[in-house]
Amino acid sequence: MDGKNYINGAFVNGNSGGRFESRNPANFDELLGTFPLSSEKDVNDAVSAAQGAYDGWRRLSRIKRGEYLDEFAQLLKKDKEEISRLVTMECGKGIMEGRADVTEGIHMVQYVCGTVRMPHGDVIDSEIPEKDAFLRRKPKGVVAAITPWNFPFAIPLWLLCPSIAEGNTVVLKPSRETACTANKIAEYAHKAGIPPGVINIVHGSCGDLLVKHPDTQVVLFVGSNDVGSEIKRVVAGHHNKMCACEMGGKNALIVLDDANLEIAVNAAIISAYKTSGQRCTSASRLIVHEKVLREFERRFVEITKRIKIGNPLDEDVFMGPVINQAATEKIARYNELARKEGADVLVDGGRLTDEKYKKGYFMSPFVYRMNNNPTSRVLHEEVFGPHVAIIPVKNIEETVKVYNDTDYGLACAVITEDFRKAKAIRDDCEYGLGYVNLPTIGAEVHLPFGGVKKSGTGMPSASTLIDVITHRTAWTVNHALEIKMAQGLTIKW
Ligand code: UN1
Repeated sequence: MDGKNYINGAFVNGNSGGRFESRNPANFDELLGTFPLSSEKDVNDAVSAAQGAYDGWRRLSRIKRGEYLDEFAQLLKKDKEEISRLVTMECGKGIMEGRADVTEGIHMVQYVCGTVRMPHGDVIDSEIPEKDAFLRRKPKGVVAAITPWNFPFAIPLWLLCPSIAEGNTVVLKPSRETACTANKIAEYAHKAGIPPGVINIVHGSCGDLLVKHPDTQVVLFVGSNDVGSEIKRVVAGHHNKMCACEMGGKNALIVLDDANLEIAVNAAIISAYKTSGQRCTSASRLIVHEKVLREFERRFVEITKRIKIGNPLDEDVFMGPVINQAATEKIARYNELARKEGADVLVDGGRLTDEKYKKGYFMSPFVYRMNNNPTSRVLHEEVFGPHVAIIPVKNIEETVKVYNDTDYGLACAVITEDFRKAKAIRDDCEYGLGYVNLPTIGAEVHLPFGGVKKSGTGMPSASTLIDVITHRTAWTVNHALEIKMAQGLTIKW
């Protein structure tokens, strides 16, 4: 793909002349596309295109804006398989997951189309019978969206679709790793007739320019805590700029003493290894009651060793490569660190170097048992790879304590048949996404998505994103011929 920026309804070259590459992580000899390293001028052009389109766009009815999105969904659905293959080739996750990513993106477009005919405000009584009061939402203006590579299709649509349905316009800065998928989104938005300037895309390493640009009113970010924290610092220095950040996790799947082990093992495998452990919702901690520890471990390790790793386009491959060289090095460092911190290694994993793996960033799972320890780095830091700790616990109090002993609070799954114990987990653990007898992954677009603590501020997904990309206004109308104040104040001159 000869990649370009998408600004004001046109695919245009960058001004700097610099380019970067997107390659297939399962075969780094395969070049998928090159893209502009956008300059400050490119970012300014994109923001002014979004600003220019804003007035016309916000004045359309929500229903009309929804019709554009409906057309967008229809076109995407027709080419779902082709887009899924591109997603898989670009970010390395198995083709089933590539399809799920595209499905999740389309679900978001459909969800948002549904919302445009739903009530989006409130009628509120005034203390004065002659007054009517309304809560009405208004768009904020230009939204900057900065998105990661692990859901290169769904996450941009999580952020774009509600934003534009509410009347905002957007500049998207996708991950450099998955620039081709981002441009596919632009192609389809263009075909759907979404007016010029409503969606713009700039590529490269220019997210900071968007964040500090005086004319972006909202910053939406999904990615690492380091970057998100920096975004929050910059945004805090601007009055009138909002941000919502979703920034990873150190999630856990909890297996209680009465758990159905069939469900527990299956949920653990899915939580730990889908997307090769590279989801913000992946579980890198399995907190297991000592009563079922041996049996759980035996089954989990046995399946882990059978996991098929390989070309993610093969239907029967469960785990593709990780995203890049830096990821392989980071994961290997944490595997090493686990040993140093006293891990009991159950499955020794690392970079795969056989002939069939040597052109890609393939890592096999690393599994260990380790008691919780407040100073351990491997039990507290996000690894983002197939790196899994099994942590034994004795009772529900200890389970809650261990679960909460991280700076993150995104996804929490508990496997139990006991509704009282499930309630204890529900009430006392710190998370944004809670699951019973399910994995830690598998969020749905119409539910709130986001976490607490270091995992995020705001909820950058559909059903709660609306609070970030709109502001609520109180609109009060007087039908009397005199002014009566709610606090009983009447003034006669
Ligand atoms: C992410 O990794 O940033 O819950 C989001 C899930 C996904 C979302 C992951 N749909 O599995």
